[in-house]
Amino acid sequence: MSRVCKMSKNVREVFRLDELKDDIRRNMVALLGNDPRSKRKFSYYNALAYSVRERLVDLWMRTQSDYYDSMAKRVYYLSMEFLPGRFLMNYLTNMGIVDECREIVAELGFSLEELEEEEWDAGLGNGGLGRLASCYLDSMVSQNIPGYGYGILYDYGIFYQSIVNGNQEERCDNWRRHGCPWEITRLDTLYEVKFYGRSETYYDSDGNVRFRWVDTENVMAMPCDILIPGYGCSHVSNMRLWTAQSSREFNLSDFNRGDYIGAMHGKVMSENITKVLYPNDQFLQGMELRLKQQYFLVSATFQDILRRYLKQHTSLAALPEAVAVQLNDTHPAIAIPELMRLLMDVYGMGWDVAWDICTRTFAYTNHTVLPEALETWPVDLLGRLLPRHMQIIYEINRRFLEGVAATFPGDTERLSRMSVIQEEGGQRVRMANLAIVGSHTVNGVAALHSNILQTGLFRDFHEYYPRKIRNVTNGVTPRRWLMQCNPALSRLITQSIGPEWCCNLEKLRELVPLAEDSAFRDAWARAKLENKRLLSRYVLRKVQMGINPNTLFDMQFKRMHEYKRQLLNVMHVISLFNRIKDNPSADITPRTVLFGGKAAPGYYQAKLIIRLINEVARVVNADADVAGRLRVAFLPNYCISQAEKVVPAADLSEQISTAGMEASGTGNMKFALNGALTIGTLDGANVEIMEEVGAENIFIFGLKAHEVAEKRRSGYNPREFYENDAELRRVMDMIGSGFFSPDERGLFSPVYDSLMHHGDYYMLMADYRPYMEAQAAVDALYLDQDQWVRKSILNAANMGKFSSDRSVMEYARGIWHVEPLGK
Ligand code: TH1
Repeated sequence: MSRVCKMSKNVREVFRLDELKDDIRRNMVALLGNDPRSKRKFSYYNALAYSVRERLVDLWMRTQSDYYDSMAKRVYYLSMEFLPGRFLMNYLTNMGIVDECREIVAELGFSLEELEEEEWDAGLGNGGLGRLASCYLDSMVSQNIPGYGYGILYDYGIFYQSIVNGNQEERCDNWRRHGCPWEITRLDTLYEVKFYGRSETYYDSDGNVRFRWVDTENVMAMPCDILIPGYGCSHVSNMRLWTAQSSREFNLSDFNRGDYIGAMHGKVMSENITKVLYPNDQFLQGMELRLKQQYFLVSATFQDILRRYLKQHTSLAALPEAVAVQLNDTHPAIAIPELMRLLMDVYGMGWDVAWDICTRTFAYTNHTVLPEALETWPVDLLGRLLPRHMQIIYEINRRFLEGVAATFPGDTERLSRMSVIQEEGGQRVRMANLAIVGSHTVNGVAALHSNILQTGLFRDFHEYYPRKIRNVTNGVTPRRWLMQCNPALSRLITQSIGPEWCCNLEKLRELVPLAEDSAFRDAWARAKLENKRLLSRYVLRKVQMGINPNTLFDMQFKRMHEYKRQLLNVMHVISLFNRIKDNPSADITPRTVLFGGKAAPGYYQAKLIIRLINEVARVVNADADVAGRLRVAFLPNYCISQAEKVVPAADLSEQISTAGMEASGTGNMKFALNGALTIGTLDGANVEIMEEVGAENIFIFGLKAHEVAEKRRSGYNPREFYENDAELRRVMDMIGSGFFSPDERGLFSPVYDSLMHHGDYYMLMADYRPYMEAQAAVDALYLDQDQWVRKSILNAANMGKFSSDRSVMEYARGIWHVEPLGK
């Protein structure tokens, strides 16, 4: 299925490595204006980055002309978020020149790792959704699928998290302050994006009624490209990120009236569109600026798509044969009425022809069923910002509901559920409904999640369009998430089964028999220990805490969310603490419990849980009885580059969301791929991970999705668990009574109350005891290192399915209808 990784026969020649050192010195002077003798790491990182980038530009242009010459169908992955992290090591890995580069850098007096640390993460996303987009770009280009990422170049990415007195504080992530050597800014390409104004009717020369959008306020979109090299570099693609520039004539009348400052104000305001990423993960705030960002992305992208298409075609009729557009959640779903508007108002098509083109072009991926994440926009807001789009949405809906009414006569309830316009509580546009109606295919991101879409959230749509809603299980790129982040394990794997695994992850199955080989198990354990040592040094640097690499590293790293249940993990920690205090000489498995993750700045409860983790850590880590057996830390500012250090060092991966709530998860895949064992619920992709690795190699516990749903219906009583479980009661009482916050006894009452008095929506109380039992099984297994390591190997060995190469090929064949180029 995947391409054999035939790294170019001679990378030294292809990438002119003999000239690399000179190029670094040259760029240092010519581009950066620095003295090569200064030995500043940051300058050397930059000079190296430019010298690496310039080696890809030729390949990139060649790839683009390949696409052009073959008239290949292109995939456009539209996403409000990308989370590429750092680029340097990814470029070197995919170019296959890490070792060569390390030597050259050493000759200049640096280690590659120290230069790598000079790079700021490109944090243009919140979490899994953005990271998935970046993994898919890597897999598309690595498999010669002509695809581009389209997104926004935010000046400020996801905020920088620091922990002050146990609390999260947000700082602005000024990631481009010192420039970004990977960006290729296209100062000469500008598209106009319109806002506000009104829709006007007129008669064309044939006497037909037509519409035009007039009296608009215009903003310019300027593209900035970042190259995306495929593994082995047979192809190089790019993501195109837009920045807002004020239009030259912006408020010309104000200038002319002599209101210079007033005119400049308008200019500055228009450039605000791409200032900052909204830091909410799965929570809709409904701000006008956010809708502006969405339309800005969509409008600029479609001008670019149509310009490229029209270079090779004279009519738009064949657009769906040449272009596939994937909507990454509903965030870019305004693209559907936008393409309708372009086809009808600008290119003069009639509704039916335009609609047919539209629905054959778009596909939509749903990533969540959380009600608070489902986008709806007030009709008056959307109608004011995008008046013509609002008209088109009404017409899409009118025709759609006509069809539904014909299929289900008299079922008015169904019509109101399926309508693109929500009527109750003031009219709002339901973006998910719009995206389903306007797409040929809708997919969920794991089997369970897609099933929930079909039978729950989108049930009516599934009945109406029985083949539209499908599944494509998420995946992660093995280049970044094993080869690059875990050199120790990668080396061992390559020595044992050869190098093909990184482009054909199913090959890892060849490790299965090696799990029975004790020498291999020892080598595997040594690689893991080396990673744990590296992480320990990082933890010492970051939070001035020593941790012992010989303890079980128990990790939960993901966005802070009540449904992800970091609190359940804390409740286990507190229980362990109590057991040790009750019986200081008890023989327990020593653990280091590490947490990381950002809370949305306005998410009070999530921030309070961060505080609780830090207060529990303070108490636990200071206790002499506990010393050497239990340690807890919260690592600030979880981001891609931190994940690259955390993931390879994990023994235990916590994936403990309330069943039915985590659409897929992708951290779960990264950890297991690096040999961590999973403790988790049957949620999202955990279900499929269990199927792949075998139920005996994973710790599954707790309510299943249908049981959660059933309990919600029949009435759930969290107090029952409190009353019947003394250990749980003690934990809850400690949290509620201020044991961990002696100076502020009521500090954690809201945490206590959410479980005890507000219905425990995420059912932590019900899952507490099963979780404790699963954790006890973890402890027991860890004492038997031989068995643990066996299972660790079997986990990695069976993760082949979760390569994003497989996901992307499923999209390519089943949804986009594109084939890898040159096959
Ligand atoms: C995440 C899902 O929570 C996660 O389960 C999934 O693995 C990942 O997407 C990739 O499919 C989501 N992130 C967001 C972010 C926003 C809105 C909705 C989702 S769903 C802003």
